[in-house]
Amino acid sequence: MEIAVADNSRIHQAKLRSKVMSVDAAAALIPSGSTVGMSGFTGSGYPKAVPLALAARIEAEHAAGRPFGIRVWTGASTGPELDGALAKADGIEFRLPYNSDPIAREKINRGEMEYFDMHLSQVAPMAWQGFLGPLDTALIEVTGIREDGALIPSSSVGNNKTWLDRADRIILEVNSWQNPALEGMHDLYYGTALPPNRVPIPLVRPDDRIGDTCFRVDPDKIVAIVETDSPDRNQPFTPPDAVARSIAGHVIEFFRHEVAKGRLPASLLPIQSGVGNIANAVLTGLAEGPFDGMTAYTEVLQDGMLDLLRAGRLRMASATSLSLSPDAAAELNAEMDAFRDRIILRPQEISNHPELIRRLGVLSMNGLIEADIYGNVNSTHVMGSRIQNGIGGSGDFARNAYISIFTTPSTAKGGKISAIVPQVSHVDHITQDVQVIVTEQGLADLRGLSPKQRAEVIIENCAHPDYKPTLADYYRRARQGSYGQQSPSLLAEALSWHQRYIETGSMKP
Ligand code: 0RQ
Repeated sequence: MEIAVADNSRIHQAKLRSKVMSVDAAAALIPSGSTVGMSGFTGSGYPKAVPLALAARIEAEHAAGRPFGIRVWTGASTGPELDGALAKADGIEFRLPYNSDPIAREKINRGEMEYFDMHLSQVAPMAWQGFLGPLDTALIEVTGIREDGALIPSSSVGNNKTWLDRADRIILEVNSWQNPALEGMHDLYYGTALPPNRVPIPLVRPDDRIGDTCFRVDPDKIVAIVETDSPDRNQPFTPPDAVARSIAGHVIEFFRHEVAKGRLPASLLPIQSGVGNIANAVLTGLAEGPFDGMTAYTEVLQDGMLDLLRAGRLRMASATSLSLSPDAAAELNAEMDAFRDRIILRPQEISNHPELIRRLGVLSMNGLIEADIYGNVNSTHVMGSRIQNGIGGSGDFARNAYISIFTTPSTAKGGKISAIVPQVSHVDHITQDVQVIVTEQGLADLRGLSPKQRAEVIIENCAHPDYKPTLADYYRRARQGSYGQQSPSLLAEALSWHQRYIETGSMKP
């Protein structure tokens, strides 16, 4: 089973070299019914070989009429070799905490896969609390293994520390595509504990380093090591279109205004930016000025952040994952030495920790699916029942941010859907956690406003002209016919917009 390793192997500890085996042999160590904690966060640092081999094995088992399924825990989304392959093989019985793979999404929405969509900061604590059940195997991608047996993390940290500590056994993928210069970029805090022994986390600035650069593991738990050489697989971003540029412009104008009013320092406060093209467009806009000396305390570091670092606008960025397009990943790989001291990758329980987000005063910016006229936000469910991705870190940041901003185009699906609706079909962020909503139409600053005041500003500033009169009419009638007048609502009508879309393919009356 054991196979020889090359002289240039990244496995520098002699004892562990004896655990190198073929990918099929490693996949055979994962039995049906087991729970596997895998590395991976937004398309980076996920295992790329063993899940593929496991998917092939599962397909063979199914073809022979034998059931086979596993429970998959990760950091966040992964890549086609993991979620895509295992979902296609019908091999995932249960999945947490975040998914953006289209095949897995379809299985979930058909009711064929159980999915527990969680706040990303809560995964590791809940695993330690024992709330999620036992963890059989940790399957983790690393950049290398040092002579002292310490594991050099890969391009994301996610929940790897917790999986390595909690799992009964460990399978490692040592990926030589990852840049060895990643060593030293990570900050792995080992000071978390369960109540009543929990203590304050000693991080007071985004650039504080409070932990180790490598994972420490019990070598006896390592049952297999597979050597790989495969790239992280992330989609390229589309260049910002007029809508994205307009949203970015409103956000930057808002920051400028807050600085002028003395409510934000000239270098802003640490920024958090969600996933997607609009988030990336805002970052691109920030690169054009006028803020200097910025910092980021975020979970994903995407292309736009790298541009900000390169332009010198961003002094440093703290995240849990590099989520870069193939071109940006190649650029970072070429310049890793220059960036290593300005990027810190932390476990997601730290990058997304409510205590730290509140202490640092993070400016959070996340996308949404729909918002209602009172400022409640749905980030996850299309028409109230079909999952898109998951709440991810948006709840960790929105509730605890200094200012919580949500951005969206004012319509979806070619104008057939209004992103501003009378009532959201699913709630992820309650109105109290939403301070600013931005569409290409404009920005609604909801701070200090009552529900009725919010409704007026959101309809006026954010709704698309195709839907504004209908929303205004709904609100006017709710002001008359509602049971109460704190948050006026015509209950039977409020969700009829979604029903109309389901029945006719358009929200337009
Ligand atoms: O679907 O691709 O089939 O056309 O949703 O929408 O406009 O491309 O926007 O990529 O910014 O994603 C909320 C999903 C927005 C994302 C969400 C459809 C739309 C398209 C994507 P198609 P866009 P974005 C940190 C923070 C939760 C997690 C989070 C998200 C697809 O931001 O997952 O914030 N957020 N994490 O057509 C029907 C609507 C719709 C709609 C959009 N109103 N009705 N479909 N879509 N609005 C990162 C992590 O936590 C890891």
